Amino acid sequence: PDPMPQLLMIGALQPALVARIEQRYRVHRFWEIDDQSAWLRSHAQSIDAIATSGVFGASAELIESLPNLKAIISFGVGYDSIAVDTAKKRGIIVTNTPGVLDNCVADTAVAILLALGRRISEADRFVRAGEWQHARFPLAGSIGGKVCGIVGMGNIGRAIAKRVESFGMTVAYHNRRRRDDVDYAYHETLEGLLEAADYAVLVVPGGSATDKLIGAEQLRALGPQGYLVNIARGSVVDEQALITALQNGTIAGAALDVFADEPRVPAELLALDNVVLTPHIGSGTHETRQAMADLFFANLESVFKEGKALTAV
Ligand code: 8YV
Repeated sequence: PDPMPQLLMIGALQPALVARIEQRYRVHRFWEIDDQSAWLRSHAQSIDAIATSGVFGASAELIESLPNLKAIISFGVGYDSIAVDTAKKRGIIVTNTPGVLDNCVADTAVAILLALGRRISEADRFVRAGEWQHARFPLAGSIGGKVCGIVGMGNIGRAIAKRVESFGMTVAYHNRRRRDDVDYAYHETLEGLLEAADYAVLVVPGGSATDKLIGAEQLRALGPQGYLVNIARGSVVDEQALITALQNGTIAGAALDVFADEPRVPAELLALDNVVLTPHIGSGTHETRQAMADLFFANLESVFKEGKALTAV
């Protein structure tokens, strides 16, 4: 038998990371297999671990089809696409890559918040279209003095809070429970926070607990002067309700790094000027992706050498 542990890789991870993994593990590229059910019928027994990402996930059906699965090693902090309950019931270890991307994701959140509030993307389009020659660009609202409402005050939320404070914003937050290590204004209800906020920044995990947390009613609470920033998961927002709210002026604008059905972005959003759209680049720097790859690999090694995770979900 092959002495190397066998990994089922769900989608293409970074080439350098895959090369590193392949020195010690036998990698099966699931996405390249035409008839996956047939392949599983003959290989399921031999798979020791799943290698995946927040984007690729791991379904309950797949996990259940692998009788000797010991671990699911994932690239990314979010694990809403992984059937964690199914895995835990069988004692399968699940790891993610928390911590190493907090500052990077916070930078992205602040970058798109500023781009939205100060109309930077619009201004760029204005210059490129040659409009400056015959018109003045409309004024924007100031950032300083505005209330930044953070929905989900975890480590990324705190990193965002720290940054926007330096712009003179007032930070308020909603979280399942009040944190005693921050003194920002706490709102027990989401709607209360949204009413108080000029900018609402979504930093909650995805998954069933936050599915369409932001719908028509919440957008009304944010109001016609309010801006929505989402660097969490597309599933957190009812995208159709958001489109309607943007079209009707129920809210002032939105900056979105994540979408309900990536990489599909609704044409209605593309047609709007008061939105900033980025392609899920929250953690997208060389340094951060390297740190995530290192933590992914360290988890994989720890699971197979020590029998335990470094960062289990
Ligand atoms: C993606 C992310 O996972 O960490 C997360 O939860 O959303 C991102 O970092 C990354 O793009 C991996 O594919």
